[in-house]
Amino acid sequence: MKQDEYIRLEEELGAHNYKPLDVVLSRGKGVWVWDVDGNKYLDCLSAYSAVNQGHCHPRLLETLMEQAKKLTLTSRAFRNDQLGPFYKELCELTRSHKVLPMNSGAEAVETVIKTVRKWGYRAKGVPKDKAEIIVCENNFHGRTITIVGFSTDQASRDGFGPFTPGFKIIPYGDPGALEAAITENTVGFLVEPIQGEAGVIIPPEGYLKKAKEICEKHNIVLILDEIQTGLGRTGKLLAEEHEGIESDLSLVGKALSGGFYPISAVLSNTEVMSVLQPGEHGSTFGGNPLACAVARTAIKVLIEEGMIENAATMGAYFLECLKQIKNSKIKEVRGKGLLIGMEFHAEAGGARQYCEKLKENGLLCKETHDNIIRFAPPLIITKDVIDWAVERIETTIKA
Ligand code: IF1
Repeated sequence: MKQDEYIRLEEELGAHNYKPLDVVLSRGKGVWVWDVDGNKYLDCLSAYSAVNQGHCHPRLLETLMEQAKKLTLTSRAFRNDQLGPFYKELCELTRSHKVLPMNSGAEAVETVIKTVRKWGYRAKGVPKDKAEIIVCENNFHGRTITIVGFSTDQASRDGFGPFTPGFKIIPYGDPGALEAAITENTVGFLVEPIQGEAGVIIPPEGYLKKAKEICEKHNIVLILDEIQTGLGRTGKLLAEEHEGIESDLSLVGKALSGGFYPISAVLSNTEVMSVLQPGEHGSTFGGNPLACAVARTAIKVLIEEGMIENAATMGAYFLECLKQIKNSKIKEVRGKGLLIGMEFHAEAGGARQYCEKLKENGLLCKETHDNIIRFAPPLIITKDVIDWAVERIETTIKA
């Protein structure tokens, strides 16, 4: 089939809930992907940070195949020999005490909302159905009704009500606003260490540290959504490490899969997670042996192959190179590790056109909001490839 035909099938038969670039990919290896006509591209999106380890990592492929031959799904009605070791390795690495495995990021967010509400009623003594969770403006935590209900993005929420009550929205990056929003019924503060979808918004230094202090003072659970920022993306295993803090609850997803098999997890201290009793939460696929085996290797590969350090050093280099590009259309370049945003002036005519042109020049990336491009290649990217990319980015924007 020709590329046009694949596109026509998608347009004709699929829901139009996306506007992808018209490139039909059929193969990937490391930082590179190929389309059905054999054209090669540098992947600067990494499936929204789900393929931090690079496409089709050989060790992950091996694990997937070996585990698939043995056992793939048991449900949680029975135990399996991958779940316990997965918990142990993830807990040791993230200094967590308890894990609750789910499948998607949105499910992990839903899980954490249920958990902190229950904790609020059982441990904190919040009156029935009065629990409040504080979230931030311009957040992105997923697509379920509850989650889009506390989004401030019109496209995400308009037309999908009625929504779940119990959420309060405050400005991002403002500890004073957090303190002011707290009531005796507040149970949790849910926040992204860096806002990805909002356009790689990095909060003022010390924000998370302050948030942690405020949460501690008021007996509120600090919940960090590290689904995008976690697992090496920002140059640390978890982005919380940049501020030297430990959240009460953290969410990971995306790269926990290595891009192979969906898995997400809520990481918790013992106190909060212990409120959940048998029958109160679960998932058919959550914690399945195939996902757990893949996730164990996905984590090992990140650590053993130095991907987190590489994200730090190559991220700093990439950021510096992009900052050096002299072009009046660029308003700002910002980032941490290999999560980088390039913001254009409103008059530049939108970031989408550059993504289209970059595709023609062999580089795949995605605009977020109208004026921002996010550059987030796999964490295995090398200096040579960054030099290659920067050259293309510079000439494409100039043209
Ligand atoms: C889409 C963005 C990325 C997330 C954070 C939870 C989830 C996500 C911080 C939910 C998901 C995705 C989903 C994807 C676009 C995307 C995204 F552009 F919206 F911001 F990654 F950059 N918390 N992010 O970023 O995880 O349920 O999808 O597994 O197309 O909606 P999920």
